[in-house]
Amino acid sequence: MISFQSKIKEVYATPIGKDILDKLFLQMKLPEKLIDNPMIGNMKLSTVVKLSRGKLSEGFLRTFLNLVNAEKDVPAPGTCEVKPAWWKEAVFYQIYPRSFCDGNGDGMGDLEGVLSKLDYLKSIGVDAIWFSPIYDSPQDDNGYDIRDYRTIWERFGTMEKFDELLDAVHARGMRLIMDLVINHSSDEHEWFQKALTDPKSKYHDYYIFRPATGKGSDPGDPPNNWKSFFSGSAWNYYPEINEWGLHLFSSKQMDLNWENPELRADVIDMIRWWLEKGVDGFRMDVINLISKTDGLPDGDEMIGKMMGVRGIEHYFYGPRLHEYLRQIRSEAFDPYNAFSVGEMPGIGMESGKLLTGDDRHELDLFFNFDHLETPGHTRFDDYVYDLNYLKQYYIRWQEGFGNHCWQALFLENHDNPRVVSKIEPNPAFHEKLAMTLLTIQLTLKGTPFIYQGQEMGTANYPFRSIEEMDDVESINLYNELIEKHTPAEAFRIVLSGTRDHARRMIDWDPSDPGDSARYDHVRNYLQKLTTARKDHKTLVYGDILFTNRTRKDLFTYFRSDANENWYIECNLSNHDIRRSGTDLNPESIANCRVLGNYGNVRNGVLRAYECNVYWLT
Ligand code: TEU
Repeated sequence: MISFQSKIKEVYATPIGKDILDKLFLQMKLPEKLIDNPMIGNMKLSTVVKLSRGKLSEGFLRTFLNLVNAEKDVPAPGTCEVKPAWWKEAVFYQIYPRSFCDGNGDGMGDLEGVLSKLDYLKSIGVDAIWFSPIYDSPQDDNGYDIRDYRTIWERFGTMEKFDELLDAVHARGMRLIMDLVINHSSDEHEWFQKALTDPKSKYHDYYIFRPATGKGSDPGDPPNNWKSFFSGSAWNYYPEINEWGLHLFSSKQMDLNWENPELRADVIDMIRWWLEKGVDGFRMDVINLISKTDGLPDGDEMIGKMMGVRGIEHYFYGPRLHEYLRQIRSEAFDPYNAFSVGEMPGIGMESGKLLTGDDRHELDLFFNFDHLETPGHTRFDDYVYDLNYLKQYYIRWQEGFGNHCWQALFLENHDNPRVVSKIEPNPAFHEKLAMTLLTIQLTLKGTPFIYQGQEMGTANYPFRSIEEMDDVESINLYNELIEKHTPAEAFRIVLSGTRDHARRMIDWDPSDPGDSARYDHVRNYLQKLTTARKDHKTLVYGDILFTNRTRKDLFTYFRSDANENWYIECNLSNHDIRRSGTDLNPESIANCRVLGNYGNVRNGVLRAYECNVYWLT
């Protein structure tokens, strides 16, 4: 048991303690090594509170201790052999259906459009497709608010079209995974509607309601101080039943009550229904949020500031999370051999091991987000991302995650701006940069997830006003910001981080010759990369060895096994850098180069964002 009297190094020896301290250190830009300093490591938590002079409250520490002590398990050592699996070898491609490809000419993407692009996806080496939600939905959050889990949204197509698509995917030897949004449903889902019209029905307990405490027509204060991820309180008041309902996301995305066994059984039934159809697995939306602390206590202000949303410590790693995941796994996934990747904001490496270790029977993979912004920044800051941070992040994870676990490698999705724009303001460099990033994604140890448009080096869209934006998160944030900022300032903040950058319709036939050339170059390059990865399992399962670990702007590593040895070198900057004496001399290995984003290798120098992949043996 960790207590106020425990030392920092004792806390760091627990999985949750380590994850939280690592996060704190990262945010404060302190090196992890600090724990090894006896002065720091031997300091008692009670002393830390005293030294903080009121910055760390006792409440903060109590919440922290509860989280640390609630996890009784420790991850198994990761020194075992990696167990092969199809999803470790696969290249995944995420489709955001509304903006991928328009098959019926109504200006919005649809299933027909996807069908028309399957041969293309196959040709660039995609093995598995992840579909963002295509279910019936009022589209308050572009389909992450589901009205009916067993129907396709009419603008995307029909269930017959879906079945045809699934067959067509399988006929090409590819797989399809669906988005499973089960932390919440739309308020238009029939369960929620029944909960409101008949509060005595069983569906009332499918959601998280709390009685209003006010008098007369005044509902009083919400049941706790939790904030929604999309601005404002996390509670809606429903006068018809005089109760508050919890929503961690938009006010139309109502959190489901996972405490209720009947709700769980219904969700599991639905999952099995899709698996019965033949889908190959699921990406599970904010799946780490499904279990909430008993009694829904108030969130700590400081943790709220640090993590970006107040209340999060009461549900990002909730008390029954492991139990629920195991139930889903054993009752739905295992009988169908289904694959799962959990989207898990806030989860760190050690808790990630406990959620995805192959000895744990919970999930296969998870998305960790710590690499998407450099320390001290949030998505809505206007700043230039330094790739040296990405390098250090990957070294840490690739060396620390262990062989029971497997990393999901992604740089973009539908919730983030385009990665080339984040890193490089000058579009002239985007083509080379896009190729280097794909090289990193496809040659590190893990499963690459490519987001639609990434294979063309797509950049952010130059929105001119808030009216051009569509995303509920951006619009809510803008409305919150204009209370304190001028409209121009508010727009600028939203512009940096808006999810709409990634949600613009893909332009399949760019009229601009520059765009068109970039599309071809990046795509052809990706095609070669995926081919190399398929032909050489060393690039999937081989050991990884990093060199030049502390050299700025140079990212180099070997992938090797008993049979093959590969060397990858990337320049992370937009200027020439020199190889050092210890680097492999390309003159001697130039004929081993399998891939690169410049026509030839140059001795001694790597040009802006140059990358090369060498097959040495
Ligand atoms: O995203 C969850 C989520 O936490 C993100 O909104 C996150 O806060 C942000 O993007 C960090 O960069 C998932 C879906 O991916 C998103 O599209 C949905 O809006 C959300 O859940 C609610 O379902």
